[in-house]
Amino acid sequence: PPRYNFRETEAKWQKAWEAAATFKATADQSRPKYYVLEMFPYPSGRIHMGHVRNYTQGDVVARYRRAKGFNVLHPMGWDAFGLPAENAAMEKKVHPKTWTYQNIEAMKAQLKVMGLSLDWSREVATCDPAYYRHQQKMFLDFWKAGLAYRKEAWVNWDPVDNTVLANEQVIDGKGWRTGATVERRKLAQWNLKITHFADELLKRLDTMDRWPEKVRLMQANWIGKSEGARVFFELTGAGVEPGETLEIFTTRPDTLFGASFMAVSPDHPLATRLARHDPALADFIADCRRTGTSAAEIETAEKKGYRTAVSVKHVVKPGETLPVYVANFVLMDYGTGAIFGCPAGDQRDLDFARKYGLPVIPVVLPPGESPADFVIRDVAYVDDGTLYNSGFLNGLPVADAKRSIIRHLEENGVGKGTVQYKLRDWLVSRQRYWGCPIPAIHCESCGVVPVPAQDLPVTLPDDVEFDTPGNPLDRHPTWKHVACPSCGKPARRETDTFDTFIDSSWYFDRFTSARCTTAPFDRAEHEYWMPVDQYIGGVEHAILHLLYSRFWTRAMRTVDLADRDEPFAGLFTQGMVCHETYRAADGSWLFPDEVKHGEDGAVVRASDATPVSVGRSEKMSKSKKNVVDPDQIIRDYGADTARWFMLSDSPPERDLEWTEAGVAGAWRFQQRLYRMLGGAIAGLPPAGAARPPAFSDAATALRRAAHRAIIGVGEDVERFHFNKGVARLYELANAIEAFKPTTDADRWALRETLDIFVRLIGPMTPHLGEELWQMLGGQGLLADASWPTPETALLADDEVTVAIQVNGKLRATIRLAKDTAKDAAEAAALALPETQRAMAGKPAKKVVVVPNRIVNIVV
Ligand code: ANZ
Ligand code: ZN
Repeated sequence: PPRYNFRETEAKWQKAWEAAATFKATADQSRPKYYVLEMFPYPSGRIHMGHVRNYTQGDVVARYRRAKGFNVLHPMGWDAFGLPAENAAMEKKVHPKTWTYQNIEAMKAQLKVMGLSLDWSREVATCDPAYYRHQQKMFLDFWKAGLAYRKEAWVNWDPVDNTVLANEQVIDGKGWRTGATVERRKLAQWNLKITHFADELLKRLDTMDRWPEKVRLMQANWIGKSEGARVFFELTGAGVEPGETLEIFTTRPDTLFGASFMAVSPDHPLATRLARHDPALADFIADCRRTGTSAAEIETAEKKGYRTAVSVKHVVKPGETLPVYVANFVLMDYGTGAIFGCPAGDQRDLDFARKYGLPVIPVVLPPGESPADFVIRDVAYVDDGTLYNSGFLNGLPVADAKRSIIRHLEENGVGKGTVQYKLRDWLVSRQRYWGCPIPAIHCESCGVVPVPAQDLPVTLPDDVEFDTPGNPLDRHPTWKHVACPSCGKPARRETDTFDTFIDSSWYFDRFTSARCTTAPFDRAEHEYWMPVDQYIGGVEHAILHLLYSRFWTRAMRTVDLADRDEPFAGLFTQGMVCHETYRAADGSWLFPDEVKHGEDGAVVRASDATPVSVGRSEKMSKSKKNVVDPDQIIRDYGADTARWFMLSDSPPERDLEWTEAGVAGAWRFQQRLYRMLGGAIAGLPPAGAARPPAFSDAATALRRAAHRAIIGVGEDVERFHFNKGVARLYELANAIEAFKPTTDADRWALRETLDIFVRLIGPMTPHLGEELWQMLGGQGLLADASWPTPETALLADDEVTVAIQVNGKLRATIRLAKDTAKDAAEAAALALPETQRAMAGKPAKKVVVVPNRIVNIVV
């Protein structure tokens, strides 16, 4: 039998799609649109299996929706700014731009051989000034609208690379690249006011039912809404002004009677001021600054405090005072940067109190406990209960006590109920070269001035050196020197560039009209295509990218660039691609193709047959060499095999275990389909031949399997149950193979089933699909063919054979769903060609339907 030559065939159909511009999308108001998007790649140099899995899933959805009659937009681009390009410049002495564009070319070629139904005419690279000029303009709009601002803040500073690091880039207090101990520096940095939308970003999550629950939960936690109170305590002691207060934030104002100390952040203005006359405090603060600023780091560090010379007056216990500490676990950028400590109700406060010998006053009595017996030892009590030792709150449950104390604080002018969010504004300045320049100019007389819109884009200079650490833009001899746009005096360009997460916050908007020169996008196109109907990507972006994009969408709405609230209507997060790891006897990692698997299950090194230890399957990573190169798989087996295996193995949200045996199985299936169709097609009636009036039971069974698969596979694709869809197609292939036609009706049924089968595999293995479609004599490209429409009667679980009589004489039988309604049975009977023939053009005088048995037509 002829072998399926995937190499020639795949290239052939890719060319055919390209020649016909099959996947070029055009807005068309008369058709429903469907926007499918996979998270665009960083052009690191090569496509990896994670990409292959991600894009295969998106492609199945895109092709399926096309077949269902949607006007599909399925674009691709490059998240092209970022640090690796600068590292390459330092290590390999190649310009970041050259490196990036070379990688884009290489990866684009790799994506092309995957046979993805992409509209390449909309390709964007975020490092292209034609893209980022709009980003700069939007930033200026946001700035004007108060959504962007510059502010001094404490940041992580890498003293070797001379740059700010994001919290995620500080590991155990050290810079992730240099290993240098990170310092905390106060720097003026640009921020985007994401907190302005905190409540809206949180509330909308409830309605986003096409997002995974876990992602919505992660975002909700990140936004972190806390209801509580602010309380103003009057300060006393040396160095405080009369009437000066310390404002704190608490979520447990009900525990106020259990307070035994106050604590402020080392960065709190009160701490700074007191340190001026207290060298030991100054030392303590400097010591605190040596650890990172992230909440996680502060959480894990040992709790330390410094007793200052000042105290506060208790707000609900007249005559009592509480000592004020500077404590390393209080963050400056949450709440007010100051707390009251209630050791009985909070574990950190309890640890702190034990360490510094402070009183522990229990105020919440757990249900069923008696005040005489209940004691707090090493564990704080944080749950609900009844208030005691708490004056007018005594006897109240926690929720009521909160309301009561807040009313009391408000009436006495010493506090108020508030809502607090964990979410911080988005710090977007980076001291990097390979990023989008921030369009601002610093003038000695005018301050920070926006770059006038007509001067955009502010582009990067090409002549930069990476021989010394730090920001090449800052060192450039001329780039930063400009005239102030407002007074004309010599001024200095902002030399920071944007966090690359900005670039990815609106690329999907850009795809709606990627060549628009006058605006970020054409508004009508945007209105038609947005939101993205189905977004697919890794769960690692659950917070950052997905939250930033939701913010950017709202910011654009604020400055009247678009009307949308949410960018992504549907989200799917796919699992990782994993592989076992291999280690040689000397402990070095081995690539999967450097080992040999024996019959007995033993694994040895291919080169010298020495034993190899096999580690568990984990995410493919270069460091452990458990990677399989997509190029090689596509070269050896073809893109369809890679796609089929990716879809078949596990539910798409779970991790996928890449195995050689699995790939080989997928490959054999492709070959089998090709042989099967090639063998079956001869002698079958042509496409569109008249449907026979009746079918044998075997033919009916085959037809039922096929028609049910139409619904089943369609639902599987819509629900992201690709592996189930694949299993269904295996079953249908088995049914086809087992079917031996003997009559013309059988042959018609087989042909119909083959036709359905090919349309159903089209989205998954598009090249083989086209080839088989052509063998079947299908019209045009399979990529343009519609998803088949099932015959309802074949879908019903229980079917019956109904006799059709004309004037009492049996003319045909028909398979109908059990308990089909009388009028439906009558209509089906009248539609049969045999019935029509027997009626000879005369109208029916009367139709008698005996449900599930007979339809008798009297003419
Ligand atoms: C007194 C108290 C008593 C508290 C008690 C808790 C339990 P969430 O839920 O995360 O919002 N806190 C407030 N500001 C802080 C800051 N800048 N740095 C560190 N901790 C801070 O937590 C709010 C609680 O965390 C607040 O409620 C405060 O401690 C602390 F039995 O106030 B609580
Ligand atoms: Zn000026």
